[in-house]
Amino acid sequence: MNKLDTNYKNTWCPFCGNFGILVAFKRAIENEDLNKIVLTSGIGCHAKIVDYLNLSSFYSLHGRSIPAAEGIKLANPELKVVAFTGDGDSLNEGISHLIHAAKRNTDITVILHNNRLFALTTGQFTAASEDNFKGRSTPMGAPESPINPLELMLASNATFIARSYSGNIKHLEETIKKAMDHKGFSIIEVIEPCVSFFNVTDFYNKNTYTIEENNLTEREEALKKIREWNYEGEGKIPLGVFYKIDKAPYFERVLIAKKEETVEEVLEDLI
Ligand SMILES: Cc1ncc(C[n+]2csc(CCOP(=O)(O)OP(=O)(O)O)c2C)c(N)n1
Ligand code: SF4
Repeated sequence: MNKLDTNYKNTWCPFCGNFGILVAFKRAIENEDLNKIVLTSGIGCHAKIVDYLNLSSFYSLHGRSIPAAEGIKLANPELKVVAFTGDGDSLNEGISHLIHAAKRNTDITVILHNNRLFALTTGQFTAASEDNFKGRSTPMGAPESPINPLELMLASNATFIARSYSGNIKHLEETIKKAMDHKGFSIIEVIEPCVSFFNVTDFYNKNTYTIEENNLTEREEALKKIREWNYEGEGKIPLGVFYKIDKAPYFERVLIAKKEETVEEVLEDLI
């Protein structure tokens, strides 16, 4: 048994994209101090990942993975905090938390399991579902177009923006390492098939490709790459880090604003 394994019974469907995310995450943190990592999750199939990792974690409410992670980081800036979230979780239910965490540049890593529907509740459409998505709650199709979460993150001033794929474990592992090393808000959109309700495994296998990670501070270039795939079920899907800039994270700015005080004094003021 791996030291990161737990005794929880895994209840994901066979071939669910979440397995790839679990394996990549375990590999990515192999050389980290495991006592310094804290995980948070929302509610959904994605959220079960914290049950399957023998690490400190906080299973939050639907849409509240990110504010929980922000609070943990603020209380103890020494920790590396990773927020697992789903597209329903943070592009519908908790979308304002996602936007404001990016805007604040809170030093957390967000891993967005984007299976493009509410999976645990058996396949209702989310803000990331394809146009005219037919599911349990919309049998005649939802007459709406999907939003591009990474475009939203660029507009919200996120300082690290990447996309990876649950079926490309090596790429995902490397991207998670980069995101966790980033000082400031980092987000990885992980596209993943929900084999039970939106099985796009073949499409993703055929159409994903990795980009050269050049000129990462150029906003316009990042936007071009981020917009290359329109989430409409066709076109090539770029994977990689699209954007990365250095900027003081939220907690450091709180300290700078309070200049002379120690971390303890600042925390005392905040609580
Ligand atoms: C406030 C609230 N609204 C709705 C629900 C019901 N609910 C539980 S899981 C879920 C779907 C989660 O979808 P997503 O976040 O995309 O995660 P996935 O299951 O796809 O991994 C919903 C709607 C809930 N638990 N709490
Ligand atoms: S319903 Fe979809 S997302 Fe949930 S475990 Fe099954 S395949 Fe995975």
